[in-house]
Amino acid sequence: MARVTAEVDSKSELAEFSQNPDFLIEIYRLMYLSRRVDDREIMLKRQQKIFFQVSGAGHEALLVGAALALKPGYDWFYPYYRDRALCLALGNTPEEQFLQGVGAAADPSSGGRQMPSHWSSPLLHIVSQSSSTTTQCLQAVGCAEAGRYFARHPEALAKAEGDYRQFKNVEFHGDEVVYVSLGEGATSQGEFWESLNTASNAKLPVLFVVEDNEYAISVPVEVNTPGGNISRLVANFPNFHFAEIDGTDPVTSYEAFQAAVAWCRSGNGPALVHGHVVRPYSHSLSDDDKLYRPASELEADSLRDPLPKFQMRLLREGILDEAGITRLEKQVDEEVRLAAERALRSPLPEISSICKHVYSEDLDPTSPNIETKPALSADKQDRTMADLINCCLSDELRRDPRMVIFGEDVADCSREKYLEAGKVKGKGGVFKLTAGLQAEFGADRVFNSPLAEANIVGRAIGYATRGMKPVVEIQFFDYIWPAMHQLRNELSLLRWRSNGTYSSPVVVRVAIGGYLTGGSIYHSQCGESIFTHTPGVRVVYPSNSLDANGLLRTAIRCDDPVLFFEHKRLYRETFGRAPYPGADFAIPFGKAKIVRTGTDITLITYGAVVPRALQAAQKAHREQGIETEVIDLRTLSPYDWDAIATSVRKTSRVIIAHEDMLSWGYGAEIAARIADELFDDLDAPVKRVAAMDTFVAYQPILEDAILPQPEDLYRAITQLAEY
Ligand SMILES: Cc1ncc(C[n+]2csc(CCOP(=O)(O)OP(=O)(O)O)c2C)c(N)n1
Ligand SMILES: [Mg+2]
Repeated sequence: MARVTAEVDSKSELAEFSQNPDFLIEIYRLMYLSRRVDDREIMLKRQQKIFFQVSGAGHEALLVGAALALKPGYDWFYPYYRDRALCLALGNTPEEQFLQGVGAAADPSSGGRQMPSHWSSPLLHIVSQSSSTTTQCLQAVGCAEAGRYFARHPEALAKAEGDYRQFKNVEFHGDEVVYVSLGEGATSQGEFWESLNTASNAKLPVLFVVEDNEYAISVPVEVNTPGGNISRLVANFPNFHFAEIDGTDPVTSYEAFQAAVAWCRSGNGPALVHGHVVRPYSHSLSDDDKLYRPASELEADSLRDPLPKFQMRLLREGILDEAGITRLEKQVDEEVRLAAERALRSPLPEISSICKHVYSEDLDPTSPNIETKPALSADKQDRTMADLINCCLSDELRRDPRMVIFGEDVADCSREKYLEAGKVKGKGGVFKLTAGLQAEFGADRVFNSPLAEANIVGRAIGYATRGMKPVVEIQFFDYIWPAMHQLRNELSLLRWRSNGTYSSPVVVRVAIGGYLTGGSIYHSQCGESIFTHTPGVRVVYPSNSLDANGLLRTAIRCDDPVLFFEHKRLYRETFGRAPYPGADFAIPFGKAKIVRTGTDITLITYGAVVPRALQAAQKAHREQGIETEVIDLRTLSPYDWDAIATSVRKTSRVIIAHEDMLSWGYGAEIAARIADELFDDLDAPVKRVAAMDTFVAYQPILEDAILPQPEDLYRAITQLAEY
């Protein structure tokens, strides 16, 4: 049956439409279909034909109401795992849903990579979901911001050859709405509140739906929500339309959503619909609710089950008689049975496909074609790393209208009138890396975020999903952790988990590292190996101005997410300055630089240890005649194994040095691979030089002792030479 929707302009039209018998029958059909798909999945799980089941039972009325008030393939959707009925009503088929349970190759959500009920459909604009409750909220906000950006900057829609834009089809509508839903339990997560903050502040067309079934697995609502009612807690956010409704009644729900959607569509701001629903089945098939809910409570809930309630209404009002109900249900039962049978016969994914879509299949940032030479210009002045990063950001903002920059303090001045009146010069980052960019490119493109790191990365993912290029800043590596969930479970994973149908090629610039004399624990940390241990994200760590410029350009044009580590100590160092290399200078990822050639020892390093390694190598040459080859890896994931292997085969002695702690550090992996693949070429054990296994202290004599110094490297070189 064709999807029933209403383009209703007035309340009376809406009231009339929502009592239309065909409409009511279609609502019942969708609700019943959703329940029957759940029931069939439960049976298949019990027969061990599928491997997981979580149902949408009890939430059907609310979600059918929501779907019918929205436009699939026009609006955008970030649904929760309970949203089976929403997805069916948007146009997902039962077979597509069963393919998820089977984990079939043809599963359109993930190709067998995700559990069932993790919805995704590029056609319908359903964005791939993770299992992490609440990460979807900030992404939905970013998605809405991108829509608004495209409306204001139509020049950004144009495709361009030679960078990520070549592979991104941008679609937007000036009045689109972004739907995002979550359970009442998930509203306890900080990211929910961070998303309300930005949606409210920026008056974004985000429709939040809280599906309140009063339980988060076994934890009742009063434990999660002070006072037991989320509507009361959120009521003071400005610019919102709020509705608290009986989500077991589809018509009430539909009408509430029509009003909420209208509010969002006309640009008034976000809306939040809080629907009270029930959970007639346990949390999932792995849960037994009788362990924590008495029979009396379950019985009371069953009286509110939307399905029998709505069936009663159809019968009572004579919209369908018993025979009509039976006919409709039989049709649906048969449709569901056949869909499940087809899904069970569907071929399974190939083992050989496992690594597909970890990274972009379209654009390879390691390609030697990326490499260009610095362009000669009249300006021969040597520039710092800070200068050349700023130049690259500025050049790329000019070149790519889809690029935006945001983060803490990155704007010149959020109160633009001060800038315009020339009253202030502007800040442009705590390290001034983004100085002057808001002034030149405007506050739509360079702006401050709230002080919330998950907000920065989560929104950036939403932007990038829509085909934009957010280049965001984490002010200090030490404060990257609030964004960790978004980085690890979302940013790096979106492409793989959606089987290549969604991606988020964001650049996250992060100021990292110590040697600051007084930086102390919370301004000096490293920790890059945590991210090189995360598939899906590229990790870059330059040691000098020119590399920073060329690698940042590759990062920005890249189709993969990139973590771009900028060492604070190197920002304005005399070491490694270079003249401006032009607006197209780029360096491919995965290509190390031999910064000193030698025949006796290979010293592999990166970042701020590069100048220290060179110092040590020069001393070893001067005092002992030892020739050390120093390799600057420049990118840590991918890394240049060929350069390492070639050098180790030549020298047969190798040191891996880094500023981060020794144990479980980046060097451990390189050392293990050398031991494994180059054992026959070695004349000595593989040696590592790194920080002590502790944090970085404030007092400079402690900091010096904790972090690897040129003396430590010199000692390692001379010891290894004697071996
Ligand atoms: C960040 C995170 N923590 C824990 C879990 C495990 N978990 C899955 S569902 C769930 C309860 C969610 O409750 P609620 O948000 O009320 O949704 P409901 O299941 O009731 O629809 C928990 C704790 C998770 N998926 N993600
Ligand atoms: Mg719940």
